[in-house]
Amino acid sequence: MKKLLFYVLLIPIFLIANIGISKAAEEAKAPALQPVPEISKEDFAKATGIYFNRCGGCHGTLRKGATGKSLMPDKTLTKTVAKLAGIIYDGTEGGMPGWGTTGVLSKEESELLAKFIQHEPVAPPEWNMKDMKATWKLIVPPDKRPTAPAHKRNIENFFAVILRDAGQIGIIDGDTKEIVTVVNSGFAVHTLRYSYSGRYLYTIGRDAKATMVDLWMNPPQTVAEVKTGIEARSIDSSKYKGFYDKYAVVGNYWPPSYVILDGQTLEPLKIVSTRGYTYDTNEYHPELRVASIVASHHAPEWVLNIKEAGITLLVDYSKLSEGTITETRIDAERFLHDGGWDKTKRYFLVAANMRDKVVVIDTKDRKRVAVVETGVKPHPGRGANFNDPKNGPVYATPHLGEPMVALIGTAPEGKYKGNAWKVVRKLKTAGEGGLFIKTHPRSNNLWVDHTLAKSEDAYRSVSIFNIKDLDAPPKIIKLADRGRIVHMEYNKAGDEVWIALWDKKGEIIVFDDNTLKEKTRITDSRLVTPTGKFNVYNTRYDIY
Ligand code: DHE
Repeated sequence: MKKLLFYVLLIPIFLIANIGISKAAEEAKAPALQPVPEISKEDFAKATGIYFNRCGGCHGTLRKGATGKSLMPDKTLTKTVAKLAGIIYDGTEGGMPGWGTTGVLSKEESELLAKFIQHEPVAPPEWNMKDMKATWKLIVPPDKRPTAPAHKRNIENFFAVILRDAGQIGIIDGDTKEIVTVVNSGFAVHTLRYSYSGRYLYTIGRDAKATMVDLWMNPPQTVAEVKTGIEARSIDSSKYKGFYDKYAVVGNYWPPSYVILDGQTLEPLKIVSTRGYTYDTNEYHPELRVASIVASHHAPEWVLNIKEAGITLLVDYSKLSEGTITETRIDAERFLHDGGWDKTKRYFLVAANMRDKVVVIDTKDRKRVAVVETGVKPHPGRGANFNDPKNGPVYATPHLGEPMVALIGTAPEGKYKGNAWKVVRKLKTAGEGGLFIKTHPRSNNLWVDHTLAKSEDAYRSVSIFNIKDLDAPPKIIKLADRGRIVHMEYNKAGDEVWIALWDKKGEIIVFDDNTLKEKTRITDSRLVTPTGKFNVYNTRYDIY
């Protein structure tokens, strides 16, 4: 009995001792934290600006991590300023660009940023209806706009080109290749869409400034603008019958929300917060950002992808005028980014890039139908749809993390139903760092860029696959000896491909899609850092 008592008393002593040892071992394992470096007020403000412009998109405004890693001080203080500055300057194997080696940041700026991310993140201010209304400008009211196109140009073959660093949009006549006009937009303008009628162009800047251009005016002119938040990346319009050109919607990064605007005036009508809980761990997250948005053609709805939550929202706007918005919340996968329709426009395929997956949302039956593992960091842009001769209808996505395009079967009924939502083929491209892919229903070619590849040869070329012979390697064409090559777009006829040379002295390279020969280069001092380009007809009808 005495012996038993001895052992019973020994247990807690043993446990306490053990906890002490494991705690000490843990402490020994945990890397020592660096002291928080000093930064002057001015430098802190400067670093905040650089972080916003170059880093926040991937790492999050609150630095909790998304496409990029968490940059909270518990992580960053485990490294020295010199080590962090080196990573910022040189980039990483994981796909982060070398901001110094690509000529964007100096050594001093990389070091400043390194110190900045060792401080606690500061949340940007909120942005309420009052703030939005104060920035809303109705420059040309609807009754002062033309009642018919005031010029004879072919609007359906216009291309609106993003001039990123100029914060402008170039509007180019696709028939004559003339720059019709250049209009101001938001800071580091990110993307754009058209109203369903094709008359209005809606743009969104990184600073969440939305603008609206009337393509009927001669020359096209900005008719309204509004700042819907502090930071944003996506915009679209209402594309369902009865609601053409009625609403626009902006997906904000900060404050995490979407904002519904009047489609004729950009007057802000409704702000809906997206803050809340992640779909899987059900943890509260203060920065659930809106990534890609598409407008359904089959229902009065937008498909909005809430990045950090891993939730796809179907937002029904049909009763907005009665004060009702209906949200269907679909669990998808964490870190949703970009995506597009399958060719029937029933299924929306969206990349959860940090999970190496593409999620398939059925917008008719209103559910997730598949989560497809494709490869390292899929980045479809809006993707590409075509018929693989062997496997039937497919949706294609390039990858940031490997030189590969994955083809996913998209026909759950009929001859190819066994292929639905499976990777049926992988095509090897000339480089990793793939951002965009494009084809056209009238084309036999599939164009892929490798904009963020490490090798110069790769980021200055495109890979072109013959859709009729997908077993053959791609034709690789080097297009430049400076800058990077990014984003392809077809003309309305589907026989020309427009590609951007992304550089301070930018160019638009126009290819004959049949001969794969360069047709012309559009050069002009106003073409500063062109990135995305959007043909009115193809964008309006989601042809890709
Ligand atoms: Fe984009 C689309 C976000 C970096 C050019 N980009 C998108 C979309 C999102 C997004 C959510 C989808 C919009 C939609 O379909 O509704 N992009 C982000 C980022 O968060 C990220 C990774 C980092 C950042 O800080 O912005 C980022 N994007 C870039 C670039 O570096 C690019 C190449 C140049 C730039 O503007 O900085 C770039 N993104 C584009 C383009 C599109 C786009 C051209 C539209 C493609 C299309 O065909 O629809």
